[in-house]
Amino acid sequence: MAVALNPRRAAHPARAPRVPLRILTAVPICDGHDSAVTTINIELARHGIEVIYLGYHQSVSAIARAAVQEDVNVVGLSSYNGGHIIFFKEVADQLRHSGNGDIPVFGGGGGTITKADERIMRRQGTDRIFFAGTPLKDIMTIIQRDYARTAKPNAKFKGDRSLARAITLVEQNLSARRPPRVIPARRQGRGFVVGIAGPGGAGKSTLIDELTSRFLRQHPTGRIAILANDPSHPDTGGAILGDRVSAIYAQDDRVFFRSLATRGSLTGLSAATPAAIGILQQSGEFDLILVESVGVGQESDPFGSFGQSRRLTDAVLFVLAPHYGGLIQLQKIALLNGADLVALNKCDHPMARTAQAEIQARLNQNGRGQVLHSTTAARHFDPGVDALFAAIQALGSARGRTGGAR
Ligand code: B12
Ligand SMILES: Nc1nc2c(ncn2[C@@H]2O[C@H](COP(=O)(O)OP(=O)(O)OP(=O)(O)O)[C@@H](O)[C@H]2O)c(=O)[nH]1
Ligand SMILES: [Mg+2]
Repeated sequence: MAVALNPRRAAHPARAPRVPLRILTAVPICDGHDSAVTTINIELARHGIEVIYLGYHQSVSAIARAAVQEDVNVVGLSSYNGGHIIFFKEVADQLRHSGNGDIPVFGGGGGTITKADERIMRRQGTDRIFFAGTPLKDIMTIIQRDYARTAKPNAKFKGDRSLARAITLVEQNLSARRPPRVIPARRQGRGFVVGIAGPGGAGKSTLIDELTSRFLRQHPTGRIAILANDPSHPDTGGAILGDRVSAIYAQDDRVFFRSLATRGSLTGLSAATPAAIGILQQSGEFDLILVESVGVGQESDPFGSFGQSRRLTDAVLFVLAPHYGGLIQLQKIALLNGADLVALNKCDHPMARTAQAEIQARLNQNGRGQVLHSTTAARHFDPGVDALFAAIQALGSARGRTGGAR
């Protein structure tokens, strides 16, 4: 069954957007049906769209907060638990009440959402429902046709949306000589910026989340920002920006979390990252800014640690897991020389003890007094993560940044 196209909009032919659409997808609370949204996510990325996936069992406020911070074109919900009429309304209401009602909400839920439900839902602010049987091709055509738009500066946006829009504008217009002026600094202090690099899957995002939990506990009034880079697909330009799935503690208003797709940049970071850091610093909001690179290789230097390019962050943390290969592979990893902090994550793994000895020996050869932090980010309250957070704070203080204290 093909979806009836909106005749008013159908006059305009579908065309690939100039800048990728950004869509937040999520499954509502008390719902574990994530296979539909996973299929949709992959298809969206195949069509050149950037998907920020939040995961399943997500609350209204987590979805609305993520939509605002990610400055998405649209929110897509996949709901099978029968609560769609109320849930979609609550998301749309929360966006509207926070001054972000320009972000539409759509979604699907197969046969659990009826035509009669849809009529009520549209009256209550849902933009569109994709019913069971809608071919994926039609869904993609409609999304690209109706939700692609170029972001414009908007003085009415407040708080995190204003920051988020400023970042969108630099992503969209990388050739601009200077980033848009956003918010005047509310207080002194630029925030301590830590770049976090390491191989794909080493646990960077999980570790960042655990560091975030320490920050929130130890600094009851401070704010922390996270810029999470993930790769764009070189063939389609689309991306699945999945770092938010690991970000449990980002569900706190004191956390600003923004996903960035690399959009063809081969440095391990989106080309918008330097300006995005500048925007966060200029806002004066954040005590600590963590920047995650994509999973990087042996030769990578995303944050300019070796001085060939401008140093982008105040400090660099390199994270690796026990499966790095062997001693030869360790010798090749350039950032083990350049990083200020090194963490061996996944220390719950049986190979961790050998890895600890090998990596510490490798660091000793650098003669820089680098200490290896052994962490298990998958475990809450891990003492290794505590020690790593303390080391970050100490480095922040030593380099004249608070890293948390106001
Ligand atoms: C697969 C499935 C499961 C799998 C889920 C696997 C997973 N990880 O997702 C398993 C077996 C685990 C499961 C478990 C349960 N399920 Co179940 N499940 C289904 C099933 C068969 C298919 C859903 C699906 O993935 N469809 C595939 C998608 C791609 O197609 P679609 O649904 O037609 O969606 C279309 C559009 O709506 C659109 N779309 C959908 N979402 C989105 C999102 C966006 C952003 C966009 C753009 C489009 C879009 O895409 C499709 C295009 O054609 C449905 C029955 C059915 N036939 O729908 C029951 C169903 C949803 N499950 C049901 C139930 C009751 C359960 C359980 C509670 C059973 C139990 N007692 O344990 C549990 C709950 C699990 C949980 N934790 O939430 C009921 C829900 C009834 C209700 N809400 O009133 C259903 C309807 C079965 C039934 N008839 O009873 N389930
Ligand atoms: N066993 C174990 N698993 C972990 C640990 N830390 C993270 N993981 C798991 O490792 C997988 C990858 O974790 P992420 O945090 O997404 O890794 P990442 O380095 O951010 O991955 P990319 O961003 O894709 O490069 C997830 O399934 C985590 O749950 C750990 O300490 N122990
Ligand atoms: Mg990650």
